[in-house]
Amino acid sequence: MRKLIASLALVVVAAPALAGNLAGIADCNGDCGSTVVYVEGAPTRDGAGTTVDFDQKDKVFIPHVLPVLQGATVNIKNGDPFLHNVHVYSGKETVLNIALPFQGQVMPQAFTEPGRYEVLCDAHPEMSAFIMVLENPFFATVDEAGAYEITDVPAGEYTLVVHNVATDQAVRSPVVVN
Ligand SMILES: [Cu+2]
Repeated sequence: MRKLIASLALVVVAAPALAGNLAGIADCNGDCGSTVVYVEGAPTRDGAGTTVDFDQKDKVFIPHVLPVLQGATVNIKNGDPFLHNVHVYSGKETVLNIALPFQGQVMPQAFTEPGRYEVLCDAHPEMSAFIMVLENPFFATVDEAGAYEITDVPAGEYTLVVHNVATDQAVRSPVVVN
């Protein structure tokens, strides 16, 4: 009996450590710069207290596609010596519209609702970006070839999503992490 208890305890201790990495080449249809890969159904997390940078430089949003964990704060910055505004849409609905008239100005903004957001600047119609707010931290952007790596995914059966956040086309496939 003592032996049984000992082995049960070992299982309990070991279980949370089971995790794996997901790496591969995403088919991004020639638009890897707009593609985010993420795991649907994995344990959710709260990104409160974490920050990511979102710049505007030479009339370009940097990065063009920004995946963030729900609750994370996006530090929206104006890197140009002239006014930008950051107009964030969920579908056709405005969820945020702020002006940043000064170079170096930073407006922290928490994104708590998962989903896809389009970001425009009303002063410069050529400016466009996308923020993808995700429920768990198991996501990655891809390189020019589509390569991605998502690390420390808890073991389980999930859905892997390859999402062109600009066109909003997503391809889903089952994935198992051991
Ligand atoms: Cu602008």
